[in-house]
Amino acid sequence: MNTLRVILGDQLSPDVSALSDIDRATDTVLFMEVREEGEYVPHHPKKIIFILSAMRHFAAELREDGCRVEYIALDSPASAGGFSATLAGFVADQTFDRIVVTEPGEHRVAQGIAGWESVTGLPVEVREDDRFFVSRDDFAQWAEGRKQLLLENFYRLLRRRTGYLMNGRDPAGGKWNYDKENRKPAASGLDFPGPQRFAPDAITRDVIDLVRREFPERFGEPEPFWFAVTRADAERAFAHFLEQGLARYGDYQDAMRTGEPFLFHSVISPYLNAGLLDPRQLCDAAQAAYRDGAAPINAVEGFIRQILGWREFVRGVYWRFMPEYGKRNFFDADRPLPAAYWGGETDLHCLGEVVRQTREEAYSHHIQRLMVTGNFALLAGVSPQALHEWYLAVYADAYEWVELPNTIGMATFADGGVVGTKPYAAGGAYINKMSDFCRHCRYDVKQKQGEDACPLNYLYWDFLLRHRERLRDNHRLALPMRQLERFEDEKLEQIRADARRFLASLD
Ligand code: DLZ
Repeated sequence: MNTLRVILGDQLSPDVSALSDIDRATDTVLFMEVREEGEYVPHHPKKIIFILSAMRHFAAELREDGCRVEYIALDSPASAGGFSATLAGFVADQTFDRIVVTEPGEHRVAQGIAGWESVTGLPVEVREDDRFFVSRDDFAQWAEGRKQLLLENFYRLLRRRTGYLMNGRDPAGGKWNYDKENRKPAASGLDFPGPQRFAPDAITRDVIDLVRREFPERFGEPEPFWFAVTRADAERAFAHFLEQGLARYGDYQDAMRTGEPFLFHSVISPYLNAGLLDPRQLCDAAQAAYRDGAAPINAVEGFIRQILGWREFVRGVYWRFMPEYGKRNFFDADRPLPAAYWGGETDLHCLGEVVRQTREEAYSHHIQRLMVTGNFALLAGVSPQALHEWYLAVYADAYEWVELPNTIGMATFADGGVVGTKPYAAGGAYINKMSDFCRHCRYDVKQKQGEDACPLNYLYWDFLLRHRERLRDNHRLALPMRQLERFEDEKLEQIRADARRFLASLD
């Protein structure tokens, strides 16, 4: 059987299901660089460079391994806009018997693949993506009939099922979750290792030129480009984190500092989500570090929770509720994304700093995303769909399956409580506790009202006020809601006036 095996840009794993039974004598592996994937949202140049260069390196590895590989480059006439048209053009003068592909990570692409039989005239086999701990069906079964999908229940089930950090039936260290021990602010004087950096080789340099040419004037710096683009280098980057970062990752997971985008974070999410690293390999190595005494339980549990718990959970949510999930907007928020997200001026140092880091690195860590860019958008009433497109565009690790539930669910509560049990709304005090941002800000985080007060302080109360009815029954917000009820009318009017003035300045 003469099989065409299609590999997408986030399927760069030798053991991806589309390659599992490859016959090197007869089969062909196809990679397609297509403009549509770079344009459906305005991806950060570093993200595009990373994906295209990693695709080219993986294609070269497969060739070295004896596979027949066809590679359609972005600037070749065969690259016809999107995956479907490019594929149809490619198979037109060939004699394949069938097409095999692994299910994609985005609903949009899955819809396109559903039309491949009719555009190519060939049978298409779509295989499960088994690079996850939990299949889509398995998650749907777990979710069936549950009123609320609680991460903690799902996570414990997977700990038991996989045996990670288990001593028999009990969690290692005696607790399932060390989240409360992941919240130390990072004092000055700490020595942050930062991620391992790699100099671009000739392939990557070609891709940098291509992306500069084909996608000019995008938000984001293409260089210096230092991401790993091969499995071997991604493994080196992870080994560097195990040695230098993991032990302190737990304590400082939620900390933020001016000029320090990475702290003790591993920065391996782009590699993991593109398929250069395997989640089991990462959890095995982190667990071994704990068992060997190289890293404490709060670090290793926190790391494994992100991969085994959160990552699998959001993927399950995505496929369970799409496509309707992407349209959810619990608060009917409709403000356009403020210009500050694209690098426009802002006096809010926290927001400016996270956007600056994002522009430089196509990366920021989860608390920067949740508590700075996410929280601000939530409080300001930004459209969750506009925020979603921004996150999907600017982060090198972002594919819709992982990014959308983080935005629509976790950051903005636009899903009405599927992913989280309450909106993660916070005033300036939380950011002040976890970072040095407020010290560099023109606003005063201690002031609650007036022109010099930190806008997050009054925006927080204005948000609760605006959505008082919708949030009335949320028990986790009972305390601030009771506080709000006790505010005098004059104070409420001041909050509304401050918020109106500030929000008008955004427009
Ligand atoms: C993000 C991206 C970009 C910018 N370009 C390509 C591409 O040219 N070819 C490709 O196969 N993949 C690309 N990707 C990643 C895809 O968007 C990703 O594989 C799908 O969204 C997964 O469903």
